[in-house]
Amino acid sequence: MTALTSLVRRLFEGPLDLIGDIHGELPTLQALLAKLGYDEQGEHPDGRRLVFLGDLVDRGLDSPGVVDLVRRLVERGRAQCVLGNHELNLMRGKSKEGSRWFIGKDVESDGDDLRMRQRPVETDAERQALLDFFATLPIALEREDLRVVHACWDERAVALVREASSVIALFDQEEERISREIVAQGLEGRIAAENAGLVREDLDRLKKTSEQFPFCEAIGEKEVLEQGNAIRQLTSGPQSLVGGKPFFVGGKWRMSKRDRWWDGYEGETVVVVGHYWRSQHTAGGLATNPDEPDPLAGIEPTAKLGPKGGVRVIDYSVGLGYKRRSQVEIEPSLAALRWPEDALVFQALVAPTGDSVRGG
Ligand SMILES: [Mn+2]
Repeated sequence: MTALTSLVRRLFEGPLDLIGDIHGELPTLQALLAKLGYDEQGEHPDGRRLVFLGDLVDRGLDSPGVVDLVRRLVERGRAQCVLGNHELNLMRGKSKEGSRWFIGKDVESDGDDLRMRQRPVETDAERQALLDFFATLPIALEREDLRVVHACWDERAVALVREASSVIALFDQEEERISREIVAQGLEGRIAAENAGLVREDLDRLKKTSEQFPFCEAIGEKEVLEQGNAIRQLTSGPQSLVGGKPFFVGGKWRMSKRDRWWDGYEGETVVVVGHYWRSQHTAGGLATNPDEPDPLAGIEPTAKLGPKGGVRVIDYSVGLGYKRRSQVEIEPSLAALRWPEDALVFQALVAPTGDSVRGG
């Protein structure tokens, strides 16, 4: 059931504004909230309330500021928030693109913009306060007409998460189950053989040294199984084997790609997710790597997804705003889905003022 401590909780009743991934873009969030009619305390004249879809942090310039704002609104009962994969990574002590502000050291894939300008956490107490807040967040929220999760609604995973109260405990339990499954399927021997073949050909999975990196099926099957961890699946979506050529992203060659899980969503209840970057102006998704298969390929900017149109993906790539000093041809924006109106409200990226950003 949706007990207070369950990781699946009851979504607010009444009119809502659901907001996708923010990634530290505080001025853009503030501008969107004002545009939607919220005051500084998160009060709305029509009694509307906010729902944040996770990925509050990383990449952008003021992750601590975004969390402070969201936490304040949650504590005042004006907002709810689910956990995203970026918060999950910080809870697990894993670095991710754009997490230098939190981990205090460079992340290999980060550009100079991030190293120089992100507002960092100042003290261990501040870092712990962020982790304490993340630990209070549910994985999913639900009511009769709406389901909210960061990346994917999957009944098997939701059923597991419904019975759990600790994200990390369930994550670890799922890792153990998957490790046993990898052994049971005899994947270890096949992976060792594939790795030996790569060594013979002088190929390194962590280096983009070859355009013709071979597809390694067993390594891919392991990736797919690992992504089936219920917590991972709900916060970053399922994966399936690439149909051929591997691609290089996040510092390694990948044998699996993100799935179009919404094509199999037959539920009657609308699901709202963020996570998958799309553009307000052009069809398809936005990937940092053009070689990466695009799960949103060919899909119009505001199209509803799935056979019954029951899935809303509302991440309009404000997380790409950190490339603001590079050549960015897309226009990152932050969107809100107004419910029950089922209408999108867009806020274009707002550049921060110099004052709001301390040196890193
Ligand atoms: Mn995400």
